[in-house]
Amino acid sequence: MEKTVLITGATAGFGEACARTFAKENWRLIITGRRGDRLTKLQNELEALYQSEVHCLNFDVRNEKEVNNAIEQLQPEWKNIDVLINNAGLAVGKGAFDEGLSDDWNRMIDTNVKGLMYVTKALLPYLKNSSAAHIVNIGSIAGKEVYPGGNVYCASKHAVDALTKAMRIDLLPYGIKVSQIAPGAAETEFSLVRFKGDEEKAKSVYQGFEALKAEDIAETVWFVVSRPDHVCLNDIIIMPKAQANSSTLLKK
Ligand code: NDP
Ligand code: 8X3
Repeated sequence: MEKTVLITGATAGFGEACARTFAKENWRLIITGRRGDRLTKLQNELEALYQSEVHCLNFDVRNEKEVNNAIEQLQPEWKNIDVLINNAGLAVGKGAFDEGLSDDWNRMIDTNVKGLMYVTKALLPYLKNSSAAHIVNIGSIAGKEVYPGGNVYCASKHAVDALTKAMRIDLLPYGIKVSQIAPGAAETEFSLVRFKGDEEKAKSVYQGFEALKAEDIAETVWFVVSRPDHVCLNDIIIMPKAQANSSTLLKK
């Protein structure tokens, strides 16, 4: 039987690229995000291109009730979920901690940490029924190192790093693999969101070097998920060639 992947944050960036990659590999897809119009557009495109079976789920990962309702209301044939890609996330603002806004902090922690927890918990009963269950958490280099102005975003991604390790231990008895992919700078809508719609500022982040592309991350996710059953890639850090670590970037 074809396998099914649920991808959070499939309306843009890494999540959308993962949807294309898994569709090309003939997987059934549950694509999720808040922007329903984008989900429908992607669904139509993947159905036309690959005759994929695609189901859209519209929810905000920060709202536990919404998450649970959306998952519970799936038709039984969509509850055979094998792989969860916990990708939805964001940074909001970049600057000194003492100038930070609690609203920005809450958005990051509620989305990147609590949202990932809610979605994972809601899906575990179904993942436990799969013989090929795998959770792939999208962390960040910001979850391995701290950089100036990164404070709360870094804290949220360090939490993803810790949760990945913790889940790997606690879910071992169920045969569920848990992996993390921790990218460096990748050109997506990430910086536009971080800088609250300031296009110039967002564009400047990626100028003067070749950033990672969403497709680079999707390929890596696919590599991780397509290993033989007895192999689990626990943790992968993937960086642009021009970036040595979270605060050392060589720009032309
Ligand atoms: P994008 O902004 O391009 O995409 C983010 C996705 O997350 C969107 O689909 C968005 O969907 C979804 N999302 C955000 N908030 C919520 C929410 N509350 N509920 C549901 N979905 C939500 O960013 P990227 O693709 O770059 O980011 C994907 C992940 O990768 C994030 O976790 C990010 O932290 C991480 N990352 C990014 C890096 C980069 O440099 N780009 C590097 C390292 C890690 P919608 O708005 O429609 O709900
Ligand atoms: C996104 C990469 O370096 O801006 O997680 O934190 S970084």
